[in-house]
Amino acid sequence: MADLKGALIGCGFFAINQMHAWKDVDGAAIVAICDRDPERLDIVGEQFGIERRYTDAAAMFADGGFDFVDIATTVQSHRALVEMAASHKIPAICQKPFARTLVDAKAMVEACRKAGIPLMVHENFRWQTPIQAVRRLLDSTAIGIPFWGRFSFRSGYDVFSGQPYLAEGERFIIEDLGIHTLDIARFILGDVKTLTARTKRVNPNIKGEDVATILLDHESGVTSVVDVSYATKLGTEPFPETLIELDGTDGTIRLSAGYRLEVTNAAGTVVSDASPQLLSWASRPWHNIQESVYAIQKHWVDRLKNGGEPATSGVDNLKTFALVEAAYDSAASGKTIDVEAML
Ligand code: NAD
Ligand code: 89Y
Repeated sequence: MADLKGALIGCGFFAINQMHAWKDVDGAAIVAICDRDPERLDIVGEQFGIERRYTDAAAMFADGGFDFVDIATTVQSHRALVEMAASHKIPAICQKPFARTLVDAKAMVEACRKAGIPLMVHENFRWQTPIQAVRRLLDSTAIGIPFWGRFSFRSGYDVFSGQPYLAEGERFIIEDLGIHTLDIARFILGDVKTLTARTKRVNPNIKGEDVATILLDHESGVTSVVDVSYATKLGTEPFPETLIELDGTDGTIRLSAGYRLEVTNAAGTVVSDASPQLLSWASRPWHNIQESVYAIQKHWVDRLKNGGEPATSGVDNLKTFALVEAAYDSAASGKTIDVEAML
């Protein structure tokens, strides 16, 4: 089959990673780009040699000539752009956070369902090498049946210099970063019935919460804790590592800083290195995220060519997005939220 032609909307901070990854993914190439900021459009157009450039997404869709669109803008434009893709029957990838509200997210999924087009949320963290390694260990039944888990991301890394808008929103860490951690919790331990959350803002220079502690009751009966912080100053900065603890009936799994993966069971303790690759265009410490961008985009091309729903389809992501909304509701009300009732 000929290479799939893609168009990318939003040539900002993170899109550079997506553009690099598209160069590496076999079977697809970006043929057109769009950004309402002409300066960003030209920077990315020149860097990646893309001649078709648009400042207006509607004009790009009207000209057509591509098989899918990769939406890499910030959340405010996601609903309009996904619905535009649906109206042109163009399969779409949309960055996280998928939408501003669960109501919008459901409408976007419905628009794509009606148009009959595949929709994938760019929820890449579960594609990280260490996270996939934990999942494989669990599937191998090395620790029996899990009964407890912890998914932890605690950092003091300055994310605001690269992404200044993160300091400006009423919502910060759950919507921006915790969304990934919650998705990893679902990926590893399954869907969630109820959720309880507490949040705090420690950094006085930002508007939203930068610390959250979230208790999840999974449908399987497992309990887990998702704890995230951008106010945690450590001796060795672990950004952007998600640390995992899993206790099972026959043993334990620990993914700790430095991508150290330890499994303990009746046979003893085995330690391995679950480090991500440093791709040619990647740079530390972002290489873990960057490798997962390549992996999710490769998965999209595979699903477009061979059929099947992407792992982080719009439908799947509603269940992760509901956890984000439930966490804010719970933190505001102090109550435990029935997540299943939201879907
Ligand atoms: P950014 O502000 O640097 O870039 C967004 C770009 O989109 C800007 O250049 C802006 O001009 C353009 N844009 C906005 N609305 C547009 C529209 N309607 N039409 C055309 N262009 C438009 O933002 P960023 O930091 O690159 O983040 C983009 C998205 O990526 C966010 O949703 C963010 O949460 C997400 N992100 C994901 C990861 C990840 O690992 N998955 C990491 C970082 C950021
Ligand atoms: O925007 C965030 C994301 O998705 O991954 C890390 C990040 O760039 C900062 O929290």
